[in-house]
Amino acid sequence: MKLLYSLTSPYARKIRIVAAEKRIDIDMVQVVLASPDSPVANHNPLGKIPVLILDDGDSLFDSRVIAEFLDHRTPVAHLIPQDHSLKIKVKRWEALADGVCDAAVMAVNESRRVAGMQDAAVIAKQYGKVERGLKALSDDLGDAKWCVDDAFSLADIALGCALGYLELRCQHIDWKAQYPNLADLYAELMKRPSFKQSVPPAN
Ligand SMILES: N[C@@H](CCC(=O)N[C@@H](CS)C(=O)NCC(=O)O)C(=O)O
Repeated sequence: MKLLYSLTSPYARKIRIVAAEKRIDIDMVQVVLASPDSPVANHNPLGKIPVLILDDGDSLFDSRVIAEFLDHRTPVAHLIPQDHSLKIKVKRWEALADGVCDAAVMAVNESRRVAGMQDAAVIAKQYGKVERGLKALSDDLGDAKWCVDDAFSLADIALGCALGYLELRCQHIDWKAQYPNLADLYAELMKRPSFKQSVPPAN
């Protein structure tokens, strides 16, 4: 299996962490999305990463599908609970954390357009989603150690990747001071080799 990824994609980071936690060997193929030679569109019509290319040539996307596929592949360290209601809780956390990422990515991309082309209303709308999402994530976590059922899961991985993206690209949002419970969980996650080894480079 091969994973098409970039070092800064928070969604691809989720999959790199899932693979590391589950000790699944995957050939990691770094891609540059903007390059005309990028192979991504050949494997995902949407042109997005991550993409997992299976040994028979089929491909899987997006990150939520790949995460579930990998979790099911080995019985080691399940990241998605078997129990249906716990599984739905984990998937809800993942949807909210990914949604915070989606909004932050859109706001960052809009802010990078040349002066005069940026739409301040779009940026404000997307950052509004990030702010509301962060508050909901913090409220949902409360004083628990992990997001769901006192156990490390895909919910924590998705949350950690969203927070890591904000730390990289949205430093004006001081979520660590605003939400100490998220900061504590993030610090705990950053002790894990899977998180440490996938920290996005600051460029
Ligand atoms: N929902 C998708 C989001 C993937 C995504 O947006 N990836 C970004 C990189 S961080 C991308 O490939 N963007 C290129 C594009 O949108 O054309 C997932 O979870 O995999």
